[in-house]
Amino acid sequence: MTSEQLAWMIRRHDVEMTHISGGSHIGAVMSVADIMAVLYTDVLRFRPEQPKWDGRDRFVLSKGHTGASLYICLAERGFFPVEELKTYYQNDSRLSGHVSHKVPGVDVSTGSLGHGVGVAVGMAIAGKQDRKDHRVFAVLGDGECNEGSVWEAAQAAANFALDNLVVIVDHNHMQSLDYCERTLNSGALAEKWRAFGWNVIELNGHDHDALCSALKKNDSGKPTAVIAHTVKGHGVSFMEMDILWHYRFPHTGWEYDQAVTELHRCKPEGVEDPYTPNGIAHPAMPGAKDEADLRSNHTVGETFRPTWFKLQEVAE
Ligand SMILES: Cc1ncc(C[n+]2csc(CCOP(=O)(O)OP(=O)(O)O)c2C)c(N)n1
Ligand SMILES: [Mg+2]
Repeated sequence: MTSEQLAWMIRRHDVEMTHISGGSHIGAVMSVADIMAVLYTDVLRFRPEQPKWDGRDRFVLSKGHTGASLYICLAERGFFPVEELKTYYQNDSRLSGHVSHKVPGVDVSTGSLGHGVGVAVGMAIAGKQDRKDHRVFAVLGDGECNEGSVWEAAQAAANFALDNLVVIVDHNHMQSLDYCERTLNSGALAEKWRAFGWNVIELNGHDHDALCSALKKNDSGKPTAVIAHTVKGHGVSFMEMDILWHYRFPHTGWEYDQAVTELHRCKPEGVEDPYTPNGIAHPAMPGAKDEADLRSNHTVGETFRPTWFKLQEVAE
């Protein structure tokens, strides 16, 4: 499976899983989908048939509210049956909304933001002490960078020269209820991580080639922070940069139909949609009630668009 195929599967499964369960965080999964796909196809070392294999790279999904993205990667890579994804967020399922270490392939439960980097630093120190050659990766949100514990851990990582550690910040400029810059502005994240003594790489977080080369090796002698510029909701036009889709799930009718239809328009070769193999023949059109419903749920003013948000420039 290529990273492009896995990224598409993450988005398609997530529409279905949030739709069935009424669960949240679809926008944050769409944002991190390409990062997760590249990690689970081209970067991480693992053995699905032996989840606790000692030589595996360690992975911490610190923005644990996007557990669906991790479960999808693990299922698609063979850690457990893909069919089980349908139980996501349901009573008695092990696929809880936030990441659970009871799922094969998951090392750390997460969801309370701000703890993942500290845990990853501990794993990286242990790896060095035991003279192991595996690496440790942690993915965190930009809103999560408001947590002071992130910076305490960052300081420790630089102090111990943990060049076996990579942090990827999903920099989508939004958190749960508003833009990060209007909630608690962390300033320029790249400069901040650099000032803490890290090797910093800034890139477009939807560019698989850029992610792949940034994540593959590190000759700097320092821990690496990848500041990945992303779009929350990326892949479904009406979810992009709209804070509504942090919590809302695709409802039956045009929301679900439109999301699936848009995904089918960019389906990579060789991918089978497990739910609607031929797309949706007659997608429901949005009605006046749908529009009113969505508008009344908005918490962010339509006019605010951050001027510094220029993905194109980062790509160049
Ligand atoms: C310690 C803590 N406080 C608050 C929350 C509630 N919460 C869940 S997601 C979220 C927003 C996180 O924003 P960000 O880190 O930017 O992630 P994104 O959803 O944008 O990927 C918040 C505040 C939490 N999970 N943990
Ligand atoms: Mg964010």
